[in-house]
Amino acid sequence: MEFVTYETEGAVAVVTINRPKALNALNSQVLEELEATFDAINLDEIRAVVLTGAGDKSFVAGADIGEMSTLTKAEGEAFGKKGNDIFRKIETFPIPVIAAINGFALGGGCEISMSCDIRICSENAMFGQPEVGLGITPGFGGTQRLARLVSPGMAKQMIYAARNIKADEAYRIGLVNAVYPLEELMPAAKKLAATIAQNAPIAVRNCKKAINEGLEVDMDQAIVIEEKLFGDCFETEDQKAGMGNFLEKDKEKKLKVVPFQNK
Ligand code: DAK
Repeated sequence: MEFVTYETEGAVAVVTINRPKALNALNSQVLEELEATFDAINLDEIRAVVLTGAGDKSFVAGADIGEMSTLTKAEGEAFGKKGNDIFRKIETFPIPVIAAINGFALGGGCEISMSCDIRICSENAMFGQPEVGLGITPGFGGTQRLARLVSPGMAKQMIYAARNIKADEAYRIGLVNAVYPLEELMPAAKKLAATIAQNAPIAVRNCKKAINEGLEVDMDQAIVIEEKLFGDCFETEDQKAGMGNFLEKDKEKKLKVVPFQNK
């Protein structure tokens, strides 16, 4: 891999987009390497992923404008599909993905962060969808995910006006969950990922699925999705150990961590 690095710490994986000369902009190669990296994650061992950008200035400064500038309509569509496929893979990845946003998150950068389950950022982070200034619409899901994550009115204002916002405003409108000094961002992201990784893996996966799939349908259908995924937890070792600990008044009240069982 030239532009993506992969490391693990226990049950936590860190995926870093590493193209600092172009502020980690997403060209075709970066997208392909990202997809291959996620495909190769061993889901029997890894329980949470942190996605970040290399350097101290940029998470991802967008799709690669140089590469996009000469695309034909057909090539533009193919590029959009490549991006959408990997973004959707992250969004529906079986385990939680945390975006640790360490600087610019513009265009495709904001969009890839919105494909993650949780966003936290550094104080120097900046978010925006500047596409209309470039003569295009957000093409990697920005019109859809931003409107769902913040209010439709705020999403429309950011997108129509191509207005970038700083970390404190991103926090205020609910685009990120927390803001840290830059040097504290990765430790905080890894700590959060490790906390998630301590919990029952089947239950965590089912929560992700229930929230994501439930948001796509009306409440009557959403509740049925939740019921199914709730029922799915029973008879697993995690459920037996988790409830057993409570009933046995296990002082630590911690889940006995069992290997994830593929069902
Ligand atoms: N693409 C390519 N290179 C980029 C880049 C980008 N998005 N952003 C920065 N770079 C490169 C710069 O060209 C420069 O390269 P050199 O000149 O050194 O070779 C290097 O990174 C450093 O950038 P600057 O010198 O500009 O650094 P500054 O600190 O002065 O400014 C900046 C940082 C982030 C404010 C500025 O670089 C900037 O405005 N960058 C562009 C941000 C942007 O507009 N991003 C959105 C891109 S549009 C679709 C699929 C996808 C999309 C749309 C449609 N379909 C096919 C459906 C997505 C579109 C986008 O993401």
